[in-house]
Amino acid sequence: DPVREHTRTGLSKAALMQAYIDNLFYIQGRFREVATPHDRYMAAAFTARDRLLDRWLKSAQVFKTTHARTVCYLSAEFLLGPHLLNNLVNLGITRASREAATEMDLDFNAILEEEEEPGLGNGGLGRLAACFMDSLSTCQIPAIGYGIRYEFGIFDQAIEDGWQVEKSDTWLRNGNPWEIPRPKIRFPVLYGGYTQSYQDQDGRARTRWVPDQEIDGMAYDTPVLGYGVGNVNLLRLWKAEASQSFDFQAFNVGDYYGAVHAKIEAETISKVLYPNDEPEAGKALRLKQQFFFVSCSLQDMIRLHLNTVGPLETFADKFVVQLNDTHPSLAVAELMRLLMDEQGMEWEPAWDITRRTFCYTNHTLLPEALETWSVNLFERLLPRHLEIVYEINRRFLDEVRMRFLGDESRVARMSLIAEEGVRRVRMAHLAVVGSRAVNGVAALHSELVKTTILKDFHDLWPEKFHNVTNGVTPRRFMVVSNPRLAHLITEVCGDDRWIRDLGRLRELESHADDPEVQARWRQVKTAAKQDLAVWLRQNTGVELNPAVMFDVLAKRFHEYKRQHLSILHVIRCYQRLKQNPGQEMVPRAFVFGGKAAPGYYLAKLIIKLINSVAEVINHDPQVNGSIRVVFMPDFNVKNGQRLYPAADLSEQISLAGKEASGTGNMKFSMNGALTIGTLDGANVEIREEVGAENFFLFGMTVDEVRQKQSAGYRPWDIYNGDPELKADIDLISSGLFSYGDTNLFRPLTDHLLHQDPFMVLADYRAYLDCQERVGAVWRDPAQWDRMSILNVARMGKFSSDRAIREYAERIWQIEPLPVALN
Ligand code: DL6
Repeated sequence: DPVREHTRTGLSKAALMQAYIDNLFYIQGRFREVATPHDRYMAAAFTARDRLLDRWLKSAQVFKTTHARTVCYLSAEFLLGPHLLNNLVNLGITRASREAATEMDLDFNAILEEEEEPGLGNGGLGRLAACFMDSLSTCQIPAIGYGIRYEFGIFDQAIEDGWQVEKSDTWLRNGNPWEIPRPKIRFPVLYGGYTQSYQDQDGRARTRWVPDQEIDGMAYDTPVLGYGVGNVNLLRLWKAEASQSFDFQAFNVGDYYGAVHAKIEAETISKVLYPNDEPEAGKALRLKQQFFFVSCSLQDMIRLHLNTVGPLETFADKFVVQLNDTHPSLAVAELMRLLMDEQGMEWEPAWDITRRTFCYTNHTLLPEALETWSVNLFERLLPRHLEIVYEINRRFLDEVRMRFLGDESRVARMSLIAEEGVRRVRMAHLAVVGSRAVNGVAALHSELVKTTILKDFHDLWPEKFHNVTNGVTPRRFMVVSNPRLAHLITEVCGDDRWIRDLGRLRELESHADDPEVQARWRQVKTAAKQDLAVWLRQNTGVELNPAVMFDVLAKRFHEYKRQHLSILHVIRCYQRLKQNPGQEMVPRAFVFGGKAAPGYYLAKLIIKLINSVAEVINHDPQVNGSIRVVFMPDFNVKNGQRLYPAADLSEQISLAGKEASGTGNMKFSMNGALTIGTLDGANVEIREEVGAENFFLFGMTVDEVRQKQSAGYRPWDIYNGDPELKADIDLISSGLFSYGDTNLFRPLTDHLLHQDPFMVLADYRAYLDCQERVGAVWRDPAQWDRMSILNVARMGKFSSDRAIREYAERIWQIEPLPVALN
């Protein structure tokens, strides 16, 4: 009897309707007649949240009573994307919710659109953390995600006069219905000051840290439900607040303004996400942020352990901590400090626990992206931690010397401290030394980690090194973002078990040549393209014809990702059409999206170039029937969800050896786009899975890149030797795309001609030839559809569920713990 079903937990349409009306009234304080779109969204969100909380409490009970081993995923970024529809999907109530909305005369899609996404990450690394949270719950692995509750997430990008303009992201402005503040879960975080030696009651030598700043971290919890399971894990994000004890002191001595100042300074620590993919040196606030969330998280784990399991000797059996890149690697020193200075342990047992607790994932090979902190800054903010780092290093280097007698240059290379120039702490070395497992994020990347940046460590501890190829969640990136495709797949496969077991997509293979399936496949793609075209028209004014090929490049802007290689191809198409108006060319819409770090001048100039080329082409009636170019502003999770389903061609064109994995490549392919790509990152494995004949490969291999570089790379010669390339670059220099200004793009063209560190010119010809092959296949729709279906059919490996299972078995040694659904 639906009437008797509980309004807070029931899953029927009737229960959802009642819950929505109650929440609108009792939480938003609104009648239906006066509710704003935002009120309606909030009421819907609370309706979903109630159902999550019910499962969460059960999960918490199970985890507590079984003393479950728990993964703690420490990440400075969680790029979550909108929650509402994802939660409805995982609860299994999308249809009931849609029907409830219709019955109450509400626009379901408008409610979903109202949600402002938490953009607490820059790109791949932060989005990976969010996919992993979804898969940890779905795979029923007890886990806590720990991070920072930034008040301002990644900036919103607007395009003005073709340039990127950054706007602050005020995602919390209207409240966040998904989080639960925990004012009582707060920990002090200390900075600065000095250290003192003293003897404890037993006469043992101890160290005391006398800080000069103390702030509080307060917990905000977001429940993360798995798909079709009872398991809910916790995402615990920390907000910085003025320390109550310090506050009181200042007020007590009558220093009112001092206390106010301290409060403001404390709160800045979790104020804003640093918008760079790569850390910049010397940003004290960034180091403070890293220590802030690491310290709160470890104190929280110790509290949980003492409250449930008991003695800290078993800490590493209860918790395994995954360090998402080096941003949380201070945790190695902080756990040592907490165990020794706060819990009274000796070095050896503390080090044993520490080393058994941590595992570290590397996400980049770019030398400039490997994090280091100047010893001076480190000492000023964390004097006790520097002592601990020195002691870890002393003991570690002794081990290296014993193993490699007389090899002092190796000792210098491996030291946690870089001694040349300004002395710096090497965070990756700290993470490797303090962890029992180290992994890269795709097979090629993990090999390069072992043979290049961490080679010395691999020589010492080969058994520590692993590969876990990244994955993405098919719930968000297929079911949520592409419901039409999900529906078709379910029909063709006979059931929807593929959503939890992506290998089942193989069932599609036998239908790849079926004209009826192909026709429906094409309809689904066209419908998604129509949706995107409407959005793009409304948001950019550019009209696209959904019948043409949608050729999409969307990711962060960086020279190594080579968006400029793609725009050179666009310029080539333009010139060919201009020179030879009758020319047969496969019509394409080139769609770009992505943000550039605010201080990355060349990346921003590439955005400007794309928009400038778009301006010329889209207004030229001689060509705009064949090609168009559009820049989608503000590429974020929500907009990504519009883009992936609509792409025919996915551009993954980084220089081989530079992209650690890529995950956009997986999202596009899962939605039926064919990939044009280099042998870089996870492209290599995508191609292996889908079959070389279903992937458009071009470009140099890692070895060829090396050879060319060591032979002395001369981009200028390539430019002079290829008339089309020369004409394309010269057209940029001519001022055609810059209202006659021949200087605007000079920094870019000069850089390409004289340095070209990412070898755009070297791969230009191969890329153009490959694009010809793409065009030829496009002319044969049955062939294209077959390849598209096979791409999707063979994407099973790239589910983040598979990645999480590999971590669980090979690295974490943790078993699933199912929570019953009832
Ligand atoms: O592993 C997730 C993601 C990879 O897919 C990208 O290839 C890689 O560039 C990205 N790495 C970073 C580097 N950040 N730092 N440090 O974002 O990780």
